[in-house]
Amino acid sequence: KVWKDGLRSLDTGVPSITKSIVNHVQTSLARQAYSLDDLGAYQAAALSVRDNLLINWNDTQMHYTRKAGKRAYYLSLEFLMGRALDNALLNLGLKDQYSTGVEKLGFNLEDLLAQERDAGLGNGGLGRLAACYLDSSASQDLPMWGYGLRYKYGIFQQLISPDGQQLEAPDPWLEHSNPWELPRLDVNYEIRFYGYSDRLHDGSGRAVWQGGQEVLAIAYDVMIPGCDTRNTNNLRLWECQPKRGFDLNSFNAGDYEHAVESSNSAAAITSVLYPNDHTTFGKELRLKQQYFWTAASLADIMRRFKNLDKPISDSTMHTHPTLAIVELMRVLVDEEDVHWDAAWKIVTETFFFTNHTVLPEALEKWPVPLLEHLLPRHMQIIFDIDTFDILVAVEKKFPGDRERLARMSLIEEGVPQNVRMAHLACIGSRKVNGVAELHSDLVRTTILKDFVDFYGISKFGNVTNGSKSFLCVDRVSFTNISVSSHSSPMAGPGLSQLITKTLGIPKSTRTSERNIIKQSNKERLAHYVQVTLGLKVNTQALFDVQIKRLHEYKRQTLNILGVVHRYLTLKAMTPAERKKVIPRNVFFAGKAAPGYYVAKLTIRLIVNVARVINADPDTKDYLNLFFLPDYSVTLAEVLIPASDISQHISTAGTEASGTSNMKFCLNGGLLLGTVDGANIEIAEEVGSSNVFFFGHLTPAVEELRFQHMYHPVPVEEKSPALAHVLNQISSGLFGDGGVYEPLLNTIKQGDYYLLTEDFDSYLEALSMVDEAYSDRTEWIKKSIMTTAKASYLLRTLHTPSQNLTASHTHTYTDG
Ligand code: 26R
Repeated sequence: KVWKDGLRSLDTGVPSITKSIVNHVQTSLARQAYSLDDLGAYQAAALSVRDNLLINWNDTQMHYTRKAGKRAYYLSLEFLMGRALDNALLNLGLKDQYSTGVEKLGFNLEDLLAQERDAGLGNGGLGRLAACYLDSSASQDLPMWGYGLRYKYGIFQQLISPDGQQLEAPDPWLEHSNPWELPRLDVNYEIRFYGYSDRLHDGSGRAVWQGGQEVLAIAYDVMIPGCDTRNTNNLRLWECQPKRGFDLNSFNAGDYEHAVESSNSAAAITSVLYPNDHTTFGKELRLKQQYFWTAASLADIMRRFKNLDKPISDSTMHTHPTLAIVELMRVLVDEEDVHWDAAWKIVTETFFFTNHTVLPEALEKWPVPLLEHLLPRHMQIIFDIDTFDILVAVEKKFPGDRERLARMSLIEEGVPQNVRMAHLACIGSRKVNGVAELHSDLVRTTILKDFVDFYGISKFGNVTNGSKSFLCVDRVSFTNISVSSHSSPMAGPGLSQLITKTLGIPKSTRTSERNIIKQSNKERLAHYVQVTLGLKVNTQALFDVQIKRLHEYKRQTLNILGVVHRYLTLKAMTPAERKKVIPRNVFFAGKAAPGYYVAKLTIRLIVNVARVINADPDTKDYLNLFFLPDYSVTLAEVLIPASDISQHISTAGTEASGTSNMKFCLNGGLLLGTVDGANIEIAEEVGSSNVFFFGHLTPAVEELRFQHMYHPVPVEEKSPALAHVLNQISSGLFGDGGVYEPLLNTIKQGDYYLLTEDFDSYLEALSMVDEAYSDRTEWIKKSIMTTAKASYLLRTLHTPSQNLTASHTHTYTDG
C-alpha cells in the first residue's frame, strides 16, 4: 500500500459531483441539462465517476511502474463483468453522495443505474469467476492485469417464444458509447495467420514464419476499481482490425465486396463471444480468436517486461489460452534467439493452468490439419514439444510402455489427428489446479493421472473457487440492496451493511433485521417478475431458485420433474390437506447453448409446465413456477438475495465447483444439493445440518452408468414416482407430449446423468426442506448461521474496517 502516500485527495462532496455531471452533460454529451433523459443522465454520471477512477488508475499504474515488482496476468476468453457504475460507486464509497447529487438534478440513482447494459462477455461460472478475481485483486492491492477480447456482441439475448422455446437475439452492448473503456489506438500489435514456416536447420531450433494474413490487435482498457482502496487495476481487451483497410485496387475496379472482404474477416475475429459452454466444436474462427488474443497479450507483456527488466508471472485459465505456451516458445526461440531448452524452462516457470471441467465433451482438442494451416509454426513447435518434452522423457522414465506414450502424447491418433490442449497446458505449466477439492482430486485421478505419475503429485494442487480469494468483494454474492427502485416500504439496509453494523448488537435485533432484509429482497424479485412476466408472486411463500446455464449435467430436468411431482401430489389432495402445505415459488433462469437441443427442450418444458400450474385454481395458492428470461449478472443480483433455498443438483463428480452456491449461502439462502463440487466444502463450513444433501456419491456414478448402459432397468422399477411423472408429461398434461419425447428418452434410455437413480432421494430432500421451513424460528437460525459461516469460509476481506477478524466473527456467530 506504499503508493497511497502522498496522493491527491479527491473532492467528492455533493456540490462538486453535481457540477461535474452538469459539465459532462454540456461538454462530453453536448446536451442541455433541462432536456436530459435517464440515459443521458446515466452517461454523464458515469463519465463523472470515471474521472475519479482515472486519477486512481493513473496513480496505480505509475506506482506499479516505479516499483517494477512482479506482476500477475489473468488470461481469459471470458470476463462476465455485469454493470460498472454501481460497482464503481460502491467501491469508491460514493454511492450516497451520487444518490444525493443526481436527486438534486431531478433524477433517481437506481433508475440511472438501470440504464447501463451488462458487459456480458462470458457464458457462466468461468467468466464470472474471472470478473471476481479482477475485483478481488484490485481490492487487495495486487498488481494483476486481465487480458481478454473486446467482443462486439456479448452473450446472446434470450427470448422465450409464445410456445416456450428459447430464441436468440444478438447483444449489441456497445450500441451506445461505452464510458468504461479507454481506446488505446497507440497500443497495437500485428498478428499473423496462415503463411508458411521454414526451419533454419542451424541447430538452434529456430524457424522463420512469413506470408499469410496479418491483422491488428488494438487495446481497449477497462478500469477495475478496488473496494475501499484507491488501487485501480486494468483489464485490457483486444479488438481486431484489418491491417491495411481497403484493398484499393478492387475498390477502384468496382468490386466493393472484395474490397472490404479482408476488413470483414479481421473484424469477424472479435465480433462475437462463442455461446458454447462445455462442448467443443472445432471452428476455425474460434481458434483464430484464441491465437489472436494470446499473441497480442504476450506481445504486450513482453514489451512491458523489456521496458522494466523485471520478472513476470503469468496465470492462464482453462485450456482456452493454451496457445500462449506455444506462442511464448515461438517468440523466445525465433525472435529472441533463446535456446530451445532455456526457452522451455522459462515457459514452464511462467504459466499456471487452472482446469475448470473434467467433462469429456468439454476437453479441448484441435485438429492437426486446421492448426497446421492456420498456425504452421505453432504446429511444428507442438510436434517438437511432444517429441522432446514428452515422448523422449516418458520413454526414459517408463521404458517400453507404449500405451502410456500414446495416452500422454499431445497428439491423439485418429483421422484426423488432434492436439490435446489439456495435456499441453499441463506440461507447459508450473502448477496445475482444479477449482474444488473433489474436482482437483478428479483431475489428479482421471484426466491427468499419467502426468501425476510422471511429475509427482506436488505439481497438482487445488484452489477452491471463492474460498479465501474473491467472494467478499463480489457484488453478486453480496448484494448491497439499500433502496430498490420501486421503493418498497420494506426496503432496509443490505445484508453486508447489517453484518458490518451488527457486530456487537443484540441477537433479537439482528434476527429481525435479517428478516426485514430477506423480505424486502423477496419483494424486489416479486416486483421484477410482475414487471417482466406480468405475474403476481406470493412473497410469503418459500423461494426456491435454480439459476445457471442449462446443461444435462446440471439436471434442471430433475428439478422440473420434481415440480411436476409436487403438482400431481397437490392435485391428489383434498382442499383441507392442501392447507397444510408450505406454499412454494420455484424460479428458474438460464440460457441454453443455441445448438443444444435437449437443453432447449428442458426450457420449453419448464415454461409450459409453468403455464399450466400457475393457472390451476386448485394449486396456485401452493405452487407457482417462473422461468425468468435472459439470465444475467444483473438478474442474479436480484435473484440470489431473495432465495430461501437454492438448487445445485449436478450428478456427483460433474460440477467442477459451482460459484453461485456460495453466493446464495452468503445471502442466507440454504443449499439443496448433491455431494459435488464446492457444495462439499461449503457444507463442511456452514454445518451439514444447514445443508440438504441427496443423491449418489461420485464413486458410485461410473458403476451405475455402466449398469444403465448394459443392463437397462425400466424407470418404473427404479422409481415409480418418476415413471408416473414421465407418463403424465407424455400423455399431454402440459401440451403435446410428443414434443418432449427426445428429452424424456435421455432418461428412459441410458440415463447418463442418473436421474432415475437420484429421483427418490431428491424428493426426500425436498420434503425435508418443507419440514424445516415450517419451523420458521429454526429456519431463520439456519439462515443466519449459513450467512455467518459462509462469510467465515470466504473470509479474506480486504480492508481493516470491513475485516471480520476471528473474534468479531465469533461475536456474530455465537447466536
Ligand atoms: C472448450 C469449450 C467448448 C469450453 C468448454 C467448457 C468452453 C467453456 C467451458 C466452460 C467451462 C470451462 C466452465 O465454465 N466451467 C465452470 O467453471 C466454473 C469456475 O471454475 C466452475 O465453478 C463450474 O463448476 C464449471 O462448470
